[in-house]
Amino acid sequence: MAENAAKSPLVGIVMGSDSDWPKIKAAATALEEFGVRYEVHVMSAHRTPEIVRQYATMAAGRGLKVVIAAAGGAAHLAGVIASHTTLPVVGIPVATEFSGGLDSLLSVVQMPGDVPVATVGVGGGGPRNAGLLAIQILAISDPALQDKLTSFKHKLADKISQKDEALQQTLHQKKS
Ligand code: RP5
Repeated sequence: MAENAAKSPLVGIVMGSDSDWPKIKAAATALEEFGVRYEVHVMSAHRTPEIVRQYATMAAGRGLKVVIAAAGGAAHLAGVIASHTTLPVVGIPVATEFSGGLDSLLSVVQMPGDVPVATVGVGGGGPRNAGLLAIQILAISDPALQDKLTSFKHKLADKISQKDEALQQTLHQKKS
């Protein structure tokens, strides 16, 4: 896993608890796939508010370009980070036992005006999309990364075309 967890990370992944990691590590996997350097930390808006403030305040100066923040329940981590930095913040609402994580989703997505958090879905492709969104943000000023994204899109399209072809064959065989 942590092969791109380098000393000069471009993306910071933070989460409210280590219990979040298994649910959100697809974000890091996406960054790995694209060779993007990242770091991962546990910090909590409620349990370690001062550490969160310091991390967010220093993030840009340390060379980070995007922060991905994951939390569950009363999930204020992404919002608090966003309040202390001008970097783009991607929020991952972590699934909980309460309505599948509706509490997390609303806590992350319902930011007041002027303090945006780009919120991805709860579970499913959400955490992976957080990683991909961070990559897309970085790619705006990185042509090599942009090329990788273009090739990624082509492969996606090929995959779906193959699935469609396989389905058509199955349907055709049933008819004959
Ligand atoms: C949140 O509380 C964390 O992000 C986590 O999703 C949830 C539960 O944390 P633990 O009690 O497992 O540490 O702050």
